[in-house]
Amino acid sequence: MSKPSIFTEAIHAGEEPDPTTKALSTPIYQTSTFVFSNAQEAARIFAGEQEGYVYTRWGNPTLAALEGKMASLEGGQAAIATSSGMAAIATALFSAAKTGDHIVAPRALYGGTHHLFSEELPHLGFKISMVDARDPEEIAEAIRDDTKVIYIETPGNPLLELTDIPAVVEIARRRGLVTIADNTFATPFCQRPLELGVDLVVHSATKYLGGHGDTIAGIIVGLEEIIERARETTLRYLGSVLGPFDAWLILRGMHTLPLRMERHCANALALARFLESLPKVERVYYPGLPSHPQHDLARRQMTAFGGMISFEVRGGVEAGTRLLDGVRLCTLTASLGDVRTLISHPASMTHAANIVPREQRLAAGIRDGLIRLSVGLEDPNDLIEDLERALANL
Ligand code: LCS
Repeated sequence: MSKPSIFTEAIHAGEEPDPTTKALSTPIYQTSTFVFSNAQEAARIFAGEQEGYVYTRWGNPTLAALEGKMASLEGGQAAIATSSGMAAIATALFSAAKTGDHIVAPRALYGGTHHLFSEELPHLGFKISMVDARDPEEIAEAIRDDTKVIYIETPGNPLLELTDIPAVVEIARRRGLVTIADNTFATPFCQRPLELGVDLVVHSATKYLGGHGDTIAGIIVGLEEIIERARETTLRYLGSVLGPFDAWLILRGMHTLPLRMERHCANALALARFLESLPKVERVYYPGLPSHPQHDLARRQMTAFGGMISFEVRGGVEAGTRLLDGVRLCTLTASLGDVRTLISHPASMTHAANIVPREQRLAAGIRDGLIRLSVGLEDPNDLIEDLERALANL
C-alpha cells in the first residue's frame, strides 16, 4: 500500500486498539511506574535486554502513541514527547551539543527561544551566533571549527521570515553539523523539514498539534538512532517528560490537524489579502502572499502557507493598541494555533523587553507597531468584519 495521506495518518498512525482491553480510543496510562513479573524480568528490562515499560519518565504507552503518530506525520522514524515546546528545544540542543560548543541560530525567532540562545545557553557555557537566517550565506559565514548545530525556525515567529531549508542542510552536511528546525508555525501539513534533510524537528505541540489551547507540550522528531539516544541520555536525566493526560489531549487534537490546517490556511490567506487591500495597513507579512519577499521560497519548500499573519498599521504603537482594544471576535492573548483567532502585540508580549532586549528585538526587525494574528477556524467573513470595524476606529 502506498503511504497514506496526512488526513489518514493523522487518524490512524501510532494508534492501535489497546492490546489488553481492546479499547478503541488510546487509554490514558496515568501511572508513574510499571510492575515486573519477577526479579529476573525487572533486571532484563532495566538493562535494556527485554522490551517493557519501566517508569513514565523512561516511556509510557500513551506517550508512545503520540510519538508514533508524530513520527509518521513528519516523515521521521521516532519522536519524543516533552513537557513543553521549550523543553523539546532544550532537549534537542542538549542532545546535539555540549558546553563549549558553538551553535548558529536565527535572530528573528520566538521570544522564549531568543532568550534561551541570547541569555541562558551562554550562561551554561554554550557559544551562540545569531544571524539573519533568511540568508544562507550569513549562516555559512558564522560557522567555526567548534560549531556543532545550526538551529532554524521557519516560518519564524512573529515575522514569518523563511529560511531556505535545503540550502542550510547542504551547508550543514558539508561541515558535519546537526540541523534542528522548529516546525511549529508550519506543522507537517505545510512543511516537512525531515524530508528536506534536516536532522531533528522540534515543535511546540501546545499550538496547532493540540489545536485547542488546553495544554502545554512539545515534541522532537527525527531518525530513530538520534531520538533514542536523546531519550536515553538527555530526556531521561533532565526529566522534561510529558504527562500522559497531556499527551492524550495532543493525540486527540492531532486527529483533526490536517482538517484544521486546511481551514487555518484558507482563512489566513483571505485575511492577509483583506488586510493588504487596506490603506490603513502599512505592511502584511504572510508567506502565501505574492508580495512576501520570500514567496518563491515558500512555494518551493512549503505545501501550504499556514495560519499565522503579522501586520503593521499606520500610526505605529498607538494605532496598534487601539486596534488590539477594539477587536471583539479576535482574542487578545499570547499563544497561537488555537481554533479561536488570537491577536497579540509581540513588542509588549512574546518579545517584551524582559525576554528580548528592545535593541535586539528591533535588530531582528520586530517593530513596535507589529501585530500578530493567529487566524482561527471561524467564518472568515466574521473575522474580516471584526477587523474592519476595529480598523475603522483608528
Ligand atoms: N517555538 C515556537 C515557534 C513558539 O512560538 C513557541 C511558543 C515555542 C517554541 C515554545 O513552546 P511552549 O514551550 O510554549 O510550548 N510560542 C508562544 C507564543 O508565540 N506566544 O506564547 C507562546
